Amino acid sequence: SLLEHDLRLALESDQLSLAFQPLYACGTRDVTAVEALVRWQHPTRGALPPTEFIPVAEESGLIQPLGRWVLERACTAALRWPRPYNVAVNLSPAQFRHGRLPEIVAEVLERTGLPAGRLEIEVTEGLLIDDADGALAVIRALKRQGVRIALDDFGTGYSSLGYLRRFPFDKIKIDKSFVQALEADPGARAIVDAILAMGRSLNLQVTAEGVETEQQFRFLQRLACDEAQGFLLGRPMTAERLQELLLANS
Ligand code: G
Ligand code: G
Ligand code: MN
Ligand code: NA
Repeated sequence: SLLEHDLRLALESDQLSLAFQPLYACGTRDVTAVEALVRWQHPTRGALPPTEFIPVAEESGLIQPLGRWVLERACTAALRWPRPYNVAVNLSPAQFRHGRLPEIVAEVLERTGLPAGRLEIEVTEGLLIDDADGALAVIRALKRQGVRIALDDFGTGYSSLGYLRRFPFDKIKIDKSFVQALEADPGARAIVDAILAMGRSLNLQVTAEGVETEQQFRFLQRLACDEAQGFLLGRPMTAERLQELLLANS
């Protein structure tokens, strides 16, 4: 496709960049980690959202070089921060099916010098649906290196809860749809409360994403949620802006 052709060029010609969005401790509102999000400034079409080009990258196989580029850039950026915050990177199921993912991650950590424990890999429930056994083997290999694994967009997928027991996740990120319904919908409050209780008993850190209002944030603080992320606390921003924010907070 046209977009595939353009994306191939983009990878070679510096049109991709990373945006950075902090995660905060609910208790203190201190930054705990930073998520890297890929951005594409297309030469004629302007900024294209990842929801448009990640699927193209997945179908064309370009997700492999793109994913490696994101990993390298994110790990390199993290080493420049004034404190050793963790860095979170989103990986597509297609990157797990590649087979060499643990080796690629090990190479990137080695080349950049980032300690494995500072890297958090975010996966979605989609990874667990097709080939759960294959995914589990790769996740175990990553965990052996010391990398942390977070389950992103939690609650929106169609897989069973059984995998929370089987998979060695470190963190679950409650999908923004539940967080954004907190004020209006007692059902959403009950679900978030239940996820937090489950996280505590399974020894999983719990992050709430998509926090846009003080009221949502207060709910999460009252429910003793570990971490929060969202436009209220910090939008995705450039590396330079992030550096200013981190310096001002350290
Ligand atoms: O950055 P934004 O909030 O627009 O993200 C939209 C979607 O794209 C999210 O689901 C996010 O996880 C995904 N995404 C952002 N950056 C990356 C990336 O580097 N790799 C993959 N696979 N997905 C990403
Ligand atoms: O799927 P994932 O959680 O990786 O997606 C991250 C996406 O969520 C990014 O596109 C980011 O811009 C978006 N995002 C981050 N915080 C908020 C928020 O508070 N509200 C909304 N609507 N989107 C958010
Ligand atoms: Mn994410
Ligand atoms: Na998410």
